[in-house]
Amino acid sequence: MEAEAVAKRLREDGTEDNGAGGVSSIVEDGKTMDCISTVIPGWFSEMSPMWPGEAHSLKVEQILFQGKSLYQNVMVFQSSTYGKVLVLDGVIQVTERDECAYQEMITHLPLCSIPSPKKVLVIGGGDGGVLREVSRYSSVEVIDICEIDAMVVDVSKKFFPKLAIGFEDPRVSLHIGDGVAFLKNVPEGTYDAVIVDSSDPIGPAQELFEKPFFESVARALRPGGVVCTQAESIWLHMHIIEDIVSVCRQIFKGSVNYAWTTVPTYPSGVIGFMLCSTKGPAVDFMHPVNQIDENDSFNKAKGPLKFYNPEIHSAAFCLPSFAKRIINSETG
Ligand code: SPD
Repeated sequence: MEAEAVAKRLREDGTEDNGAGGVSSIVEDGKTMDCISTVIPGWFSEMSPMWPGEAHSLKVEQILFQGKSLYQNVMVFQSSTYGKVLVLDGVIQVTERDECAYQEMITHLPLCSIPSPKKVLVIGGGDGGVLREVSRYSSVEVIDICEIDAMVVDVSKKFFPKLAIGFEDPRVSLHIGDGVAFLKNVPEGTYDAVIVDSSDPIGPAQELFEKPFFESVARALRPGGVVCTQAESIWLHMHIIEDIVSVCRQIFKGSVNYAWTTVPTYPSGVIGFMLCSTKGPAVDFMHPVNQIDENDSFNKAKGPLKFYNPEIHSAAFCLPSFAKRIINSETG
């Protein structure tokens, strides 16, 4: 979806595009460090046409890295309250303090829903956090990751070693390239699970929210295989979610469910996941079939889970009434 289309969609929702154009700013001594104007000096404020009229801010201790890759602006700063923060094109991707809520949920919701996952593909996820979580499964034999931006991997290895440790698992093969193209070359029925850890549908991740991509994912999965994709916020993006649910219901002939979690530094403080399975052995996403052995020697995370547990797994599928009405109306 084009940036302008996203903004238009949001305007149709009764809100207004603030004209910020998807940029965010750090203001120091009255001078902007990274694009636009004014919020609070010494603070990072996250603005985007995807969440018009609001901007969550974090106090900046120090900017640690600023670069421009082939695809996007990449920045790392030390915040006062959330540790180091990774920002792509002005949008927060990871903070050291709350990354566990996102990485654990996007990984364990799908992988705990099928018995003995063996072959896993991660699209995006160049910070390594999802790999770290996949490494907890001793049943897994192959972990492929396709990340478009090598700079994200390099920056994570330098500034986020607790996430990038995921790359040290010998089962991991890193492919730098376009996830859409990668999937087209995958033999049919290869993977038990695909995890799409993308940024928002403005910029390099745009195609990962479109129907042809979901068709390729379905083709790459074995019968009864599962996909979990980043699926935005019920508070901000119900129209986007509605579209994704509708596309997924056309393509995935097993289960199609929406789950969500809290991530304080993401816009609106929550983010969702689309979980689908292909036709084949039935998958009941709401009732996990695997327990994670936190002491497993395969486990690169080297520590207990911080967020995920079987109770929060099932609870993640309970939706507020306004979202339930819209998402369930897509079930037909
Ligand atoms: N609005 C930001 C959503 C970012 C989701 N992807 C984060 C990548 C963490 N591995």
